[in-house]
Amino acid sequence: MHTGERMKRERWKSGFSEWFDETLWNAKIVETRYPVKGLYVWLPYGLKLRNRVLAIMRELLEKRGHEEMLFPLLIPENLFKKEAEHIRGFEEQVYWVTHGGKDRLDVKLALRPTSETSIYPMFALWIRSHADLPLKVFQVVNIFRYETKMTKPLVRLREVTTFKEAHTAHATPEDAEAQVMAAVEIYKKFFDELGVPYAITKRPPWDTFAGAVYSLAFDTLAPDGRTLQIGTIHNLGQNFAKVYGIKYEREDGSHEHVHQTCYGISERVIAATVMAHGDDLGPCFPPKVAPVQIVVVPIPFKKERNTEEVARKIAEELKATGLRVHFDGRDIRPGRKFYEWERHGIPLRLEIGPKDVNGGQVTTVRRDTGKRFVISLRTLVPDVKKTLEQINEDMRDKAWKSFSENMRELGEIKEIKKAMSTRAGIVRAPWCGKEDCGKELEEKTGGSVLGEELHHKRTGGECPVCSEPAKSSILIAKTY
Ligand code: A5A
Ligand code: ZN
Repeated sequence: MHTGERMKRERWKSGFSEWFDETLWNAKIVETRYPVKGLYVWLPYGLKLRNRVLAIMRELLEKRGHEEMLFPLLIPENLFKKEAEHIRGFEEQVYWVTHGGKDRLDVKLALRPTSETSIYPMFALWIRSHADLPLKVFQVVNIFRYETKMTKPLVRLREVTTFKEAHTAHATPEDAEAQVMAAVEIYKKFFDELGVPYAITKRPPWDTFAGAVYSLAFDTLAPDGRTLQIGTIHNLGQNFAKVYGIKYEREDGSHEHVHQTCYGISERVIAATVMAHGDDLGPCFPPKVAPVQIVVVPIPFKKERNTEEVARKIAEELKATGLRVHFDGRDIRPGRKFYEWERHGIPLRLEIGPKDVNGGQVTTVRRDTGKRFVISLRTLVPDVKKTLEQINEDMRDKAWKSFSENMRELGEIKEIKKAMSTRAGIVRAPWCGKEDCGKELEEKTGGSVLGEELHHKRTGGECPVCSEPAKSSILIAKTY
């Protein structure tokens, strides 16, 4: 029955937007009925998922010398408005606190839309000499952005609840540049752990982070063919250091402004995980982050009830090894349990029926493939662990395969325009490197330029706009 269901027209792609909302609800990830637009409630199961994802990020950052801190939510207007470009980029999106009780505040307070302007005045106090550098910190906080595009749970929020932002300061431009590349490696590892495929680009000047010298971005692809920006890395140069006075003393006694970077992700990475591994049944979570990795379901046979006892023991044995296991002993039909846990994206199900009890085995069903097989109780723990690892790998491979299939090389405006008006995907085109050609490409094709592709060597081809020989590749897509 379930295989049959899987064979049907892929509803999760054709009706993606509804599929996504339904999936978040069926899997009990977030509640979307909170009465303020763009604000959502994390449900217990969703929060467990969120915390697993964050644990991976924290470990990656801490292993590479970043220390976690917490800065205040409120930023006084005068500090917020110091960096001119930054404020130009954000002023339409800022929520302001104007009152304390009945009193009008002397200085308005911004709810942080990101934290450069609260963190960097502190950097200015802390950084004294070259010995204080590099300084690498991060925080995981909520931020507020008055988004005017359509809000969507986990994707575009007005209160982003899971904003991980890292901020670094360095002595030289080379060190800052190296940190940007280190951040690229951190994010690659992070998304590989989630099995989320990505393209990395250098954003065009008109899409650079407000106040940055340049921005790199990771984009993934939603099942409807639109891209989703899931992380950014910015080289801030000395722009902020100059307005906030972040200086250090060199060995020769002279003073120099620091060179800075920052990089961020949000709960969008959880949306990306859901999107990367969905199907018509709902989500499938990679075992590495699944709140529950294994559900154990006894299959009672007539009056024989000992399957439940055996199943419970098996669940206990697995749990004792550190696996996240749920034993479902409810007095309802097994079919209903299967249905429910498939929709929670639990990657592995163990069924224990009379035949299994007699044969000293468990029947195992993979959520990602629907494949059913038997594991002997003698090798239960190692076999289950091996299976979970295999699922992680297979899910990542499958997601990357589908991503690559939706990335096309095209060289003519007409073709690109056609691609953008159908199920877009990502188009890779030759590019001369001129900003104007990028802009014109957007206007003529209806797509958005993601930017110049990183880590991609182009040979041959000519710019679809000016016909000059291509220097690199540009990526174009319909974006979220
Ligand atoms: N200070 C830097 C790191 C910064 O704010 N960069 S950013 O504006 O690009 O945001 C970082 C990431 O947060 C984005 O790549 C995007 O994935 C996510 N993000 C931004 N606004 C969001 C929103 N309204 N809802 C959900 N995620 C958002
Ligand atoms: Zn050109």
